[in-house]
Amino acid sequence: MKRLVTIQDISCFGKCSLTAAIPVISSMGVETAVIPTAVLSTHTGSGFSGYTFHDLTDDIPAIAAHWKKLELRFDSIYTGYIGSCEQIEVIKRFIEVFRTDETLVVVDPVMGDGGRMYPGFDNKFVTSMKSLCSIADCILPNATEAALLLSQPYDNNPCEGKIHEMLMCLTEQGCKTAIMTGASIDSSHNGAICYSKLENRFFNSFCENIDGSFHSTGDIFSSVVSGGLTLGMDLQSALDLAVGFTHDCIKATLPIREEQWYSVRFEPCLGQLSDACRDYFDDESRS
Ligand code: PXL
Repeated sequence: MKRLVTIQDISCFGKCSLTAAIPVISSMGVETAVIPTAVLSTHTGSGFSGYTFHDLTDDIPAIAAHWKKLELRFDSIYTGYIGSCEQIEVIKRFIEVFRTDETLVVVDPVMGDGGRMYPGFDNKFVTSMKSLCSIADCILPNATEAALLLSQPYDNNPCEGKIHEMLMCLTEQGCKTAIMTGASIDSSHNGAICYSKLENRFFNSFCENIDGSFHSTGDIFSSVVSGGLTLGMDLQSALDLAVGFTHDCIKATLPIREEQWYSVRFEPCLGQLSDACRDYFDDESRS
């Protein structure tokens, strides 16, 4: 069985970060270990105020040391929301220690959306995140995060050529594959555009656009891509699965949008996600 470790916060209420990544990746048939970077009462997105934040940076080296003693190995390491520059340094060290030639390292550089940084982040954090992205195999910024990583002004409607240029520049910073999430080439579609430096080619995956902004969809998308690549899917298949699943989750949310304003209703969609991965994990159990 493939084994992934995801490093991100646990927002106790709000269905993002770990409370989205664990059910999504587990349902794909990938064993999901975690290192929580912080415990928050809710996510920091608009709509919640007064959230608590308990930093867990000091626990990470102790967890890593114990795991090293146990000789644990991971097929992939996937990072999401990280609370501080210091924590990024600790996570880089974790990657250095646990990475082998076969390990896939996926970094979702969670920093903002809609042209704005999330509360608590600043330019120094962006510089730190750039250094984490430079050692990743695959990064998944949205348009806001891509602009931050490239020190460019945010463009809320970049054309395909500009997105291609941004993705190529991102890979020049060190990662092998850059995926822009929430990207489209026309207003009736939404999905992801990807550049693979190793193959020197672009990949697109789109579905019909649903108007509005849906919290947690970035975490869900990155979780599916991470799980899919860990299972051995090619890039196009992992992107198509992530775009389709995220779209299904948004569609499932629409009838109860007001009640689920803080996230998406991914729960009824997990069975289908599991079915879509069955060939990959069934193959494993036969081998
Ligand atoms: O969904 C990304 C995310 C993860 N974790 C926390 C957040 C956010 C986005 O707002 O606040 C704590």
